[in-house]
Amino acid sequence: MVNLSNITRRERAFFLAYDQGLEHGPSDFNDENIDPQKIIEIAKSGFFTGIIFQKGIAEKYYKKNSSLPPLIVKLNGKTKLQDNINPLSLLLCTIDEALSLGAKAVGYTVYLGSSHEEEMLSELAQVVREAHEKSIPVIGWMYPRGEKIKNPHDPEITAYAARIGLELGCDMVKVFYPGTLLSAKEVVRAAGETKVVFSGGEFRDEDEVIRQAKEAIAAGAAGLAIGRNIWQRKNSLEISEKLSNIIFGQSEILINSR
Ligand code: FBP
Repeated sequence: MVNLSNITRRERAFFLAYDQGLEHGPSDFNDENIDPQKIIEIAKSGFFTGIIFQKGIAEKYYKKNSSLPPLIVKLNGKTKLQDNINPLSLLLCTIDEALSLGAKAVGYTVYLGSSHEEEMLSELAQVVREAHEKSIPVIGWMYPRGEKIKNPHDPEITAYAARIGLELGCDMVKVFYPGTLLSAKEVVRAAGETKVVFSGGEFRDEDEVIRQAKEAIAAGAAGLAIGRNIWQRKNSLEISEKLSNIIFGQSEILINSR
């Protein structure tokens, strides 16, 4: 397995995701967080072990700022304007481009259950091959989505998604949170040696985000890759600190098995 030490701290990961401008468009943003520089300022807090950008923002903002966490470049993407019943997300950035931008890891989304699944699986396999030749870790965004998927958060499907990441050689997978500690444990078990980070999702109550983080760590996950639940909040730094304490172990994790 490729070394993950560049994007982890004591084998734990806390990534700030900001690729939603491509995936969702400006509707995710307000007057402040539409400016990538605002997210850069949050990222400078020191709480994160990685920041996720598409190549354009990486090029225009990452390089000219210092004291930022390691860069993770998302290699593929799609807009919400296309047929999202069976989504297709293809490569938009090469591994060499990502490396020239300073990337320490690359990410690739597969929409499992889409009628285009095979194209994305095949591209991910090629990404893993090339990235590993260049000793750079690959994070698979393993997202069940397509006409065959009734419930993208179904625990069994989430565990299957994580397992596909292991089968394809991903060093880490980013999957939806399956809802409970027990199901999260199953996801981590299915992923084997491949590390698991859970995605944040839409804006939710802070208590809910904190609960999910505690359960994720108790389940054996490496951590979180989260965006909107940080930079859509007024108290971005406060919640980042709380989540960082949970992930890196400075906060007591007391949860009941659900
Ligand atoms: P969020 O925490 O904001 O959900 O970010 C995580 C992420 O995976 C982003 O990397 C990506 O842009 C977005 O969610 C995709 O969301 P969705 O799958 O709902 O379109």
